[in-house]
Amino acid sequence: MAGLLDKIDTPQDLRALRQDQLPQVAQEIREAIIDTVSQTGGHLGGAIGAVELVLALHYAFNTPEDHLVWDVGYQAYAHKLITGRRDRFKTLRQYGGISGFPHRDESPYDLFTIGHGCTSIATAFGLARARDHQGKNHHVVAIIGDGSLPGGLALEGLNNAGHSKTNFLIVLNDNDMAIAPATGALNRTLNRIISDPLYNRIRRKITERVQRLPHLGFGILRLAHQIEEHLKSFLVPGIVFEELGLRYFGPVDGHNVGELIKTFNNIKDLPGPKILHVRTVKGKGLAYAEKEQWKYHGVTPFDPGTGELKKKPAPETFTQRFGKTVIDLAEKNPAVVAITAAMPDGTGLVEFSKKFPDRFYDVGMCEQYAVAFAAGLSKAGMKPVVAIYSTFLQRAYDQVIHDVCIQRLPVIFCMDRAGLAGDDGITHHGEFDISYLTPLPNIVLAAPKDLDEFEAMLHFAANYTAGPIAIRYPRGGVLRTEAPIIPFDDRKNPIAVGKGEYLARGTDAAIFALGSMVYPSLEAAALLKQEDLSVSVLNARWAKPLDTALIDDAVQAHRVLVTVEEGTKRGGFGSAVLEYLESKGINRLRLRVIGFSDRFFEHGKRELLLEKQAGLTPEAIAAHVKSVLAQTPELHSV
Ligand SMILES: Cc1ncc(C[n+]2csc(CCOP(=O)(O)OP(=O)(O)O)c2C)c(N)n1
Repeated sequence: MAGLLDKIDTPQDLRALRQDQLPQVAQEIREAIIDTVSQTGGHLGGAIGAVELVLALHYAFNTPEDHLVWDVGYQAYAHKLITGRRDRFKTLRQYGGISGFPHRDESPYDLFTIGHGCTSIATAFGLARARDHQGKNHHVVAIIGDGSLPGGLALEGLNNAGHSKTNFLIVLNDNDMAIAPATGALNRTLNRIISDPLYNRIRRKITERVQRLPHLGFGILRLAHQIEEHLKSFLVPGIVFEELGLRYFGPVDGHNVGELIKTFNNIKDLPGPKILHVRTVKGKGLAYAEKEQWKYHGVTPFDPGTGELKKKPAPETFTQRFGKTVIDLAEKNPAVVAITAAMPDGTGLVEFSKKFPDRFYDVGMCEQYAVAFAAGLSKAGMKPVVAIYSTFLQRAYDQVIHDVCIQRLPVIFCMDRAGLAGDDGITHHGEFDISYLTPLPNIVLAAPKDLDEFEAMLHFAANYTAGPIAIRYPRGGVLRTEAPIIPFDDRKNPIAVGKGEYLARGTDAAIFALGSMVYPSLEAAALLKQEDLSVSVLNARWAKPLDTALIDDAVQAHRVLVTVEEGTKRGGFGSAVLEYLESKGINRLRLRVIGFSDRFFEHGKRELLLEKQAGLTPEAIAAHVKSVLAQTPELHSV
């Protein structure tokens, strides 16, 4: 059969097709997604589960004049394929290729660059209100998954939209899954609505009967609606959406494209805020992905025939060591509990959840709640370990300040993916945690150079009671460098707050490195040695408090100091070193702060981004040291 997808460059081309051709388009899109993701890796289950929904939305709505706003966004692969990015789809998530998420620089059909969840209702409702202010009349649709709906921001969106009279549609893409199975009371309510069609059946019957009554006067119609309202609340008291002021429709089969289009056309011009509950299957159309929805949520390249994931043997990751160590901590201390915001797998807590189901909390995509909840646990004497990626902890900033730091509560924050997160790209990099945490009084922030040091830091954190303690660690394992791993020696150099260490002593310059940048700095020193430059390397271990005695010593012994961190320079580790030196009136030193400049980074493998975009390789660090030394001719001729 000739390919229909090949002819679709824009949604207008899609709308030119007959409705009975759409299942074939859906089939071709599914094949294209599976074909690409099996080679590139990416978000499979959510994307193939939303194909019919994407088609129906673009068919029933006049995009791009009508606005579609996605939530999280990897569900929109099909949307990418029909909005002019078919030819580039094979570059998905590759360095220089298209993003795995909607991206405003890629297409006018992507209104926002997104990747964090729970945002679509609020941003789309802003678009809808702007439309009203401007006297326009296009449609605005927010699409949100059941895993994202329980997040505070999404609920705030419902609260505000439901309170209005604005024509606005929320499409709830309910597949009963977040990354892991969805959790919480809202999830239970949605399941009850789905499994209890009584309400829907009776409501439909009432509407049909009322419509069939001849010559209804306005008063009788209103009475009929009132009866309907009463019956509704009597039959399904938990219809939370209606109680919040949103007309609820559904649930409809999210894989019946004709049914979806009909429903959109029926409801889109009804005044006021509405929510359409669409039932989809994560992994739809691919038997193994439907069966193991958790496994095929986000995948490495895989064999499309068997579903077997192609995983290259990789060295142990920080996530894996975290998973093992937190079990160890819990075995030793019954007060230890672990909290994740819908990411048991990504944070390495799956084994913990099996071993200690009663001491494990998956609170859903609710980072703010996770932190405030941890505050309560801590206040009452538990030892909460909050495992949230650096990028997602941004959402809980006020809770970190207000509920934890001000209270001096010894909550342990474990921030995975600190630094460049890789293929997920611009919304997922952990660029800012050093800058957003170090200004906060009472908190301390550590960054391990390798796995053993990380484990020791976790043990240290478990016994630390003076206040909150955060540990930032990168995606993957230790960066591959020529520098050999230095065994961690607990007796020689135990972990202590604000204590760093010399790893190599030289005379020409000192590199003061934080966390993931320690080994690249050691290799930089080795490269410089080949050019007869003698360079010290200091492992900071702490971004806060700084090891001021170590800095004082380095200042005495060197005239050039270079700091290196995998984070933004503004307000970061190096800038704290500068502040310290300024406070001591030290100005005889030549300095260079190396880290991220004032920019966002796109997607690509972490190592590639560090090399091509961030300039954080051993060679680049060595070049910086040489250039600072070159500005210091009295010290050395380079
Ligand atoms: C604020 C935030 N926290 C965590 C994540 C990580 N995350 C990505 S997708 C996802 C679950 C999404 O579930 P749902 O919205 O139902 O989408 P589905 O994959 O089922 O289509 C989570 C927790 C995120 N993107 N944003």
